[in-house]
Amino acid sequence: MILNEKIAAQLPAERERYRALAKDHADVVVDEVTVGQIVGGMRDIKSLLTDISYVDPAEGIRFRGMSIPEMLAALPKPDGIDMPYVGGLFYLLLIGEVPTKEQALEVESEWIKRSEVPAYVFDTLRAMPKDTHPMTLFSLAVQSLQTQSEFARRYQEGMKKDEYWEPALEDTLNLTARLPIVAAFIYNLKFKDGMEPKVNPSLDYGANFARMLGVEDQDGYADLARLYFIIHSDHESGNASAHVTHLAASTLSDIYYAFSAGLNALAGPLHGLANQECLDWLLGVRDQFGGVPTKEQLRQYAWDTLESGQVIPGYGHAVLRVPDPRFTAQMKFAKERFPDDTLVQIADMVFEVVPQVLKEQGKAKNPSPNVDAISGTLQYYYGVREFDFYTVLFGVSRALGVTANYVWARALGQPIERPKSVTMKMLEDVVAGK
Ligand code: NMX
Ligand code: MLT
Repeated sequence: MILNEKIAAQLPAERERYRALAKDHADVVVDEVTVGQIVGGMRDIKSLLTDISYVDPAEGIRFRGMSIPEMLAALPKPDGIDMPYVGGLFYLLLIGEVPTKEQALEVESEWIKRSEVPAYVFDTLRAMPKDTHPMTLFSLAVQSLQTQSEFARRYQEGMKKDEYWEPALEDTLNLTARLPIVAAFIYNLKFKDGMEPKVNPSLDYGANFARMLGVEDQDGYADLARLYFIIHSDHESGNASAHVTHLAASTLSDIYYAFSAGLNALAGPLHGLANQECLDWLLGVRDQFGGVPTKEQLRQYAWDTLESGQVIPGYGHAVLRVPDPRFTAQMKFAKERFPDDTLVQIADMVFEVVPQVLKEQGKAKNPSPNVDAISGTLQYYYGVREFDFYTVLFGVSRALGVTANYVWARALGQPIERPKSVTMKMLEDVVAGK
């Protein structure tokens, strides 16, 4: 398979780079740590290693060095379609090169071959109480697939460390092939007729997802699905879902265990769940004012939210200090295709008004929108209105980034992660110069 061959070809040089850093230059100082960073959620401490993507605070995400507009222009697309193959994005993340159309299609066809979801996974989800949150079901389904892990099986048989990446890639392809089907099943089970979805081998990842979800405007939604799965895939490795996945897998837990843990982090309202919360907030604006409010009304609404002790979902970021280019890409998609939609107009006005409100409040370090400020609005337009489901979509996409990182972490032989903790007394002593 092309991905194995390409990774195998890169391995000697990449392992040598890693070895040189780990052994020859281990004592070179990269960063220093302040008390504020220790008590403040480790913000900005340079302590993780990944070549898959990088978030520049003043520019936003680059996937393997490419900005979102560069990447969307360069990746191969289905004939006559605006958005690239998701398989092409996955190739880019794993291999670090823009694939040809044939190479992107090879990844797509690997996914089709591996798309059978064992029946017990559906049965497990059906056995859960009806009011279970879709993210609980999603994490549970991934965990239940662990019985299929090739990595765990080979590890038990005594595989050598040099070989770890091969079953890691095998598990990764199986997992990412099955996630859209599991996600669509959760949607059907919770909100529709409960049918078990099957992929159509003649369709790509995005189009299959649109069909399995049963969205009416399948072509428009397939293009949104491609865009969505591409831009949410990775955000360097310090974000909570990526970091949790990496940490869990650093113990040599397989990717099913590790990604299930990552999904549990994504389910938090300060992380992935913010997209559902944000749509809820926009609908609150629409319902209170019977449509698009005036700027003054919106300003007051935002202040009311802050004064009631809530955050404004979809705004702020731990790293970014400018509008998130993932927000910009989705807003462009919406304005090109459905500019008159009321929620798009409200989201656009929020973008004009809320940053100023947050600046006046003076707490948030970044008053700009993040990816979640608009993503739910686009789903809502296409009729995917059950917003409990939105973080599952985020999870399908995030799997692509964290698994690419996982394969390379095992290929390079990255160690178990284990930072050092200190006590409050120790910090107080440092502050007192003791
Ligand atoms: N609305 C109100 N207050 C905010 C906001 C916001 N959107 N963003 C930050 N703040 C507050 C924050 O709660 C903190 O207050 P306090 O000192 O009382 O604890 C203060 O501003 C400083 O926070 P920052 O250092 O700017 O942000 P931090 O790095 O800690 O957190 C987020 C980043 C994203 C968690 C934060 O901006 C937030 O809660 N935003 C709203 C939720 C959201 O949109 N999350 C999605 C993030 C993207 N994703 O997909 O994961
Ligand atoms: C993400 O995509 O993971 C979010 O923007 C959060 C982050 O980067 O910290």
